Amino acid sequence: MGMANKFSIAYGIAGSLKNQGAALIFTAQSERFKEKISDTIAEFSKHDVFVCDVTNEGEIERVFKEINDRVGNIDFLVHSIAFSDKNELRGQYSQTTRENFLNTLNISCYSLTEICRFLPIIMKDGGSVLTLTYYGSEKVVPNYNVMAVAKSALETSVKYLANDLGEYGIRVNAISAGPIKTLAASGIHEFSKILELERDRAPLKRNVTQKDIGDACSFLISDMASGITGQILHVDCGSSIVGMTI
Ligand code: NAD
Ligand code: IMJ
Repeated sequence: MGMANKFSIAYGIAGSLKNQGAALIFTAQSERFKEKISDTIAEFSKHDVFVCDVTNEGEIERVFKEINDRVGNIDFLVHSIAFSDKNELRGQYSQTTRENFLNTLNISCYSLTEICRFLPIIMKDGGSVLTLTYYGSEKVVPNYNVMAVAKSALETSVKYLANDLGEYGIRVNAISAGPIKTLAASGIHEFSKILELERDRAPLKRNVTQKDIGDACSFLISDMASGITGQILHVDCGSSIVGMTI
């Protein structure tokens, strides 16, 4: 869930999962997104794209029932969805409106909770769930603002959901990805500068790639990670371990 175009983190994840031999099904936010992404999805899947706007009441349950009827059981789910009003991803966090606070948390955090509630109906043999988060949830990153609060809530949700779904043999984890130039990074103030600073700070002295994230996702999704649940794995070229550079 959440592949918008070839720049999306979900595109890198789909590529890696395909390399590992996974069969994939995709959802798109709207008919418009579906049209734009259909040719790209054809690289990965013979199935129709299922439309699922996570803000629509009952849509997640409806889509899961549809997938269950038309395709059958699934073994994993990737949640690569976030949204906030662009105007509030700059300036001061204290200026966040109630409306955008609720909408941001609804799309970027609550959606995973609702997904996990209905998951046991299509993940009957157990499986795993993976979501994407960012370091701005842990330490202040300029302009990340309400998205940071949503990611903190998402990371805590991962732990509680992992505890809830353990009895169904379902694992829930997150990857905390370093910055990547995607649609969700477009228009972010001085994003190119952020990429440069991040590259210089990181022990590996480079930025993360879609492939880095995709391959880590394949690991966490697969039975190779059968004993791992409720974890936040940093895939950031080591940047988050650095306290100071001189
Ligand atoms: P992206 O814009 O390609 O993906 C975001 C997706 O969210 C889009 O496909 C969009 O359709 C979907 N979405 C938004 N509102 C939705 C709704 N109401 N219903 C259904 N889907 C909806 O950008 P991306 O960078 O690939 O983001 C994917 C995830 O990775 C997000 O959770 C983002 O916070 C996270 N992330 C991104 C970075 C980065 O630097 N790009 C770093 C760390 C984590
Ligand atoms: C986003 C805002 C501010 C700083 C940021 C980011 N940094 C990074 C991001 C430093 C890496 C990207 N990121 C981690 C996100 O989760 C982005 C979420 C996002 C981006 C947009 C832009 C377009 C829009 N709404 C958005 N909603 C969420 O209209």
